[in-house]
Order: sequence, then structure tokens, then C-alpha cells
Amino acid sequence: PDDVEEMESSRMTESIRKALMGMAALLETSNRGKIYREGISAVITGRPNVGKSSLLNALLRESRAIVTPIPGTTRDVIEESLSIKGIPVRTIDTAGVRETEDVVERMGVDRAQKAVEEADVVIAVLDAEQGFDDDAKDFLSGLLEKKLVVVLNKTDLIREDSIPELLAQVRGWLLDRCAEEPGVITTSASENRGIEALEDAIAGIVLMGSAPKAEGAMISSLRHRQAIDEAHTSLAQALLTSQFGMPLDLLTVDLRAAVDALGRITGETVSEDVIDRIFSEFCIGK
Ligand SMILES: Nc1nc2c(ncn2[C@@H]2O[C@H](COP(=O)(O)OP(=O)(O)O)[C@@H](O)[C@H]2O)c(=O)[nH]1
Ligand SMILES: [Mg+2]
Repeated sequence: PDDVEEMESSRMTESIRKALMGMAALLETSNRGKIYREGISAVITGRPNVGKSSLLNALLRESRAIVTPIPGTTRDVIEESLSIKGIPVRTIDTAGVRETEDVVERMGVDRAQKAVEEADVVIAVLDAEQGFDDDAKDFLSGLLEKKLVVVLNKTDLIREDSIPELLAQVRGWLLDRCAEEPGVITTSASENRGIEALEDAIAGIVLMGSAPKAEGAMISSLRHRQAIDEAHTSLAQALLTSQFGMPLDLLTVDLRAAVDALGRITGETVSEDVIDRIFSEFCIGK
């Protein structure tokens, strides 16, 4: 009987694990829904004069944005609301990041750093003409933990056949340093080139990991999300219990909570016999 129970327990663990994976995939679809509904924040950062403001202006033209300028000086943080591939993106243009003695500029730089910390996505702009030198590496070093899009701007100022080499250098350097795979693209803000690629890169990095994996199914309402969140938590608890080889009876509480939470979506409350049926499936010996 002990052997049977042990076998059934591992089958049970497997079933719970599968259900958990399904729910995790569903929850990811709702993250995606949330991104389209509520939007994200992006910050454009880089050394002074690399073309940050020019890129923001190019994005504004491209995205037919709802323009809501927040008052600020050129040394301050300026925010615009864009719509990038259908995703609302609050985009912050920052003062150039560099060491400075100027008190007013210093405040702008501090705010820029704070904006970077708080942003969902960081658009790091480099001057392609400057090449991928130590200063550029130094600058990117502080951003490796973020969802990152690296833009090599001013490509109109360098030979076209040197672009692939430059791209490869930057990609190679970032590859084993970044928490998440960054987007790396080239633009010319002044010639309005690469702006579409920039939009694709931003949307791509935002949606990365939030692609719907559950065939066909997608959570769209907050109420459903909360219910599935709860069921997910209960099932995770049940998985722990079952992995530690606790008596199956102990699982009832968590499984029941999970089933009840899911029942709130369909409007059904689950009767004792559903729980009994679930258990009779697993507990042959009972
Ligand atoms: N040749 C060239 N000049 C650019 C490009 N983007 C910006 N600039 C110029 O570089 C200077 C600084 O641009 P700006 O957007 O103000 O840079 P920011 O300080 O990073 O905001 C301006 O004179 C721009 O016209 C580009 O892609 N190519
Ligand atoms: Mg600027």
C-alpha cells in the first residue's frame, strides 16, 4: 500500500506541476494585456549631443503620438506620450549623462539617473561616429540590468560598409554582460532612418517573455487574472506539500482553494464530490 501511495503521490505531483505551468502561461498572456492597456515607461539616455532629443522627435513623428509635453528646460527631464506598435509608451528625454560642476545641470543629471532606474525600458544612445570606445562601454556598463535597446545614432556620418562591424562589436560586448538580451540597432535621426527599427526593438523588448504560450487562451479581465493568480498560489503550495511526500489529505486544502478560485471565473462553486472525484482518481487505495 505504501508503494501505491508513493506512486500516486508522484503522479499527483506531476499533475499539479502541469497545471501550474498552464496557469503560468495564462498569466503571461495577461501581462501582455496589461502592457497594451496600461503602457510602459521608457527613458532615452546617453552622453550629451549623441542625438537623444532628435530621436525622440523622430519617434513622435513616426508614432503619430498624443503629444503631452511636460514643462521643463532643455537641461531637465522631458516626457512625451507615444504609441509604439499599439503600446502606450511614456518616453522621457533626459539631460545628457556626464560629470558636471554646473548645479542646474547636475540636478538634471541626477533626475536622469533616477528616471533610468524607474523606467521599464532604457534606450541607450551612442554616437556611431565616436565608435565603440571605452567611454561608450563605460556608459553602457551601468545599464546592463535593464531591458535595454542600444541605438547607434548618426550612422550618416560613417561609411556604410563599417556599420555591420560596429553592430557586431556592440552586440558581442553586450551578449554575456546583459541580464536580458538587448536590442541593438542603427539610426540616423537627422535623415529619419532606422526609426521603424527602433520602434520594433522597443516593442520587442517590452513584449519579450510575455508572448501568449497557452494556445488560444488569453486572460483579458482583471477579475480573471486575480482568480488565476490565487489558484496559481494555492497550486504552488500544493506542489510543495506533495513534493515533500505529505499525506494526500493535506493537499485537499490547497487544491480546494485552487479549484474554488477557478470556479469564480466560471461562476461555479465546486461541490464536495468534485473534490472527492479528483481524489478518487489518485487515491486508489482509499
Ligand atoms: N549627422 C547627424 N547629426 C545628428 C543626428 N542626430 C542628431 N544630430 C545632431 O546632433 C546634435 C545634437 O542632437 P540632440 O538631439 O540635441 O542631442 P542630445 O543632446 O543627445 O539630445 C544636433 O546638432 C543634431 O542635429 C544624426 O543622426 N546625424
Ligand atoms: Mg537633448
